[in-house]
Amino acid sequence: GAKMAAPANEWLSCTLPASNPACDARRAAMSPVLFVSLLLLVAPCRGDAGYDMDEFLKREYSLTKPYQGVGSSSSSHWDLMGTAMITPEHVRLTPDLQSRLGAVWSRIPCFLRDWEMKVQFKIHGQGKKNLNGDGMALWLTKERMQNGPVFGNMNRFTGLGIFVDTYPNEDKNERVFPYISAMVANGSQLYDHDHDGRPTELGGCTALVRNVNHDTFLLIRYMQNRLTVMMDIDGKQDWRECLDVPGVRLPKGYYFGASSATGDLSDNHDLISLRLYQLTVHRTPEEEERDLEEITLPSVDNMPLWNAVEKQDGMSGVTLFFTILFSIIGIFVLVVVAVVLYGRWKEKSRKRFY
Ligand SMILES: [Ca+2]
Repeated sequence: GAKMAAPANEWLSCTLPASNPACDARRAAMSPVLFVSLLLLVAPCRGDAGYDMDEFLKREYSLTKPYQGVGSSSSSHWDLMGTAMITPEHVRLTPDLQSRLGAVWSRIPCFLRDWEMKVQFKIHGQGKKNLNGDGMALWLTKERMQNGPVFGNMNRFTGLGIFVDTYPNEDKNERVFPYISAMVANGSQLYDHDHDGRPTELGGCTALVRNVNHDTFLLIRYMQNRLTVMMDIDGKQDWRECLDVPGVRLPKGYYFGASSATGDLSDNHDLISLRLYQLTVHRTPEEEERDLEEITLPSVDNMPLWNAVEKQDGMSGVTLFFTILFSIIGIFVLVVVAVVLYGRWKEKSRKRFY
């Protein structure tokens, strides 16, 4: 009834501000069944503060002050890598110095179906605008603790990457940096650093997060195979949508992480907190059944780019076999021709000699 509608609205406002048109549209699109289920399932989150979701906070996947034991204790849920350093105020992934690489990785694989991660971070440095770099990334991947060129993490990763790219490598003016984008890969797609990941991005937006005086937040939500990234970066406690992609299929058992790298240009990349919330969603029996089908590789529905990128990536076994075979035949023919020509030439010169 009318009384029961209150907690659900409060819950929705926990994560989606009422003034957000995307939020209104989604709320309107929600089926009555789902709506009623939400009422029952999320009632504990009721609270005066619009953002009270502590009941659903998963401490084992969260990283918060004072970062007790991170990088030193065997009981910590997180590992540090590279230049990442703990201070009382933040986890500094890289300092404002050239050629640094730092990361923090969860030790526990995530088996939650629906979740959202609230990230507080700070990117700041001495460099003037567009003379700073390279940015930071948030991960949910099969691999962990790997070095590489994708904001400090390996390339050809398996899973999800959200990038806060602070340097425009591609010299185009159509895009204002820092720019947030998302990529899902199954281990064969390459993040194209020279083009700021354009060929593989699922969506993105400009986010002026560098050298600002207020707190900056990202919200990554994965709910019913829908990936949504929102940001609160203007110091107004207001979430703005950055990207929203349906049909994102991520296997379970992957690791959360955050990484950052500097090159010729640098910045301080500070992670202040990662808060991981479990989302409770009602599913119909059919949806439950579909969800039980084991996904082994990440994928995105209706993404023609997906196949194109994969095909571009190396030759198939058959193509490779014939390429090698014809190369060998070609070289053999050339050698035979050369031997025959040499023999004739020698014979001629001998005849001339005598
Ligand atoms: Ca870049």
